[in-house]
Amino acid sequence: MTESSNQGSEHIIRRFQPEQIDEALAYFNEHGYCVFSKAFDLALGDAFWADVEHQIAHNEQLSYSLYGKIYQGPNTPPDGKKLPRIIDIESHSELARQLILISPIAKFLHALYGYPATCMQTLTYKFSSEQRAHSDKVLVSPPYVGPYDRDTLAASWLALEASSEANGALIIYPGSHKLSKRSLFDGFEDSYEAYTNWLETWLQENGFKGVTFRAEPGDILFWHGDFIHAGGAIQSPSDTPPTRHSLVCHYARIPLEQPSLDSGWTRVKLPGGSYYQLASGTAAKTSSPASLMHRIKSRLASLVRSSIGT
Ligand SMILES: O=C(O)CCC(=O)C(=O)O
Repeated sequence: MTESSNQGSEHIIRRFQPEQIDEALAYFNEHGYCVFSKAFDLALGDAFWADVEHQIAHNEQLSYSLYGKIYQGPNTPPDGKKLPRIIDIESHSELARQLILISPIAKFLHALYGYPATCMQTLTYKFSSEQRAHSDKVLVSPPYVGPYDRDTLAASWLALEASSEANGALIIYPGSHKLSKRSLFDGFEDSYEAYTNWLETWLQENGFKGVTFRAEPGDILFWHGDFIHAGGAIQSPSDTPPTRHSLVCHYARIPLEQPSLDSGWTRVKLPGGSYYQLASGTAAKTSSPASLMHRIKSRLASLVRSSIGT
């Protein structure tokens, strides 16, 4: 086993127990990711997913990202609900709020930041996004957060179902966070395709090989903000694609006293940190049309990656 090598084919994914925070942190710094096993209660995960389905069926306030656009309510095309990629479900679901800063997450991120973490944004996936290799570093820009220290950007990926090649397990590129690289906004004229084509060549030239992360329910994978990862292709030949339920949360180290920049979003403290909550029903009332337009444009920019997602 050559864990420190870029050569993904030889890389073996090590798993940690939730109490092994220090060891996991050292591994994260070296490889750009770490995995905790049995990191949350499966019954909580199942209850959360039941709530997701309930919200999809009944909550017209839910936001979906589909083919690079954000939809809400009756304007959501059928695929938005069929292939859901839900944005910020924690504004709607108490069970999501229990998961986003659950103890192993809060403890790991506190160790990483030396400070309580802030959850800036979440994405809930029913299927693999099949999104090509990318770094999140410039892509997570919720307007209510404003500028933040992107070197502290990190994600957690909560496995609510097992994953394998059949349902498009994540592909990760260990060590890829260590090398500086171009971002989507470095000369690709906002062409996501040109960016991902360049990145795939960059990965090859630098000897990085993708490693399939076959998750077990209850696993939490953390990745560094500049770590390259992809939603694996769904390889099942079935006409009905197999699901791969997951919750992705993006965090940063943001001073707790820093207020939300958008009156439609409130910064809420939780025992392990904080998150941003949509002040339901007040956003439209308290925002001028100009600030509403700014918010929509910023959100679209921040979610440009979804153009090749669901
Ligand atoms: O779960 C997936 O398919 C991809 C998730 C991802 O790449 C992301 O949210 O940045």
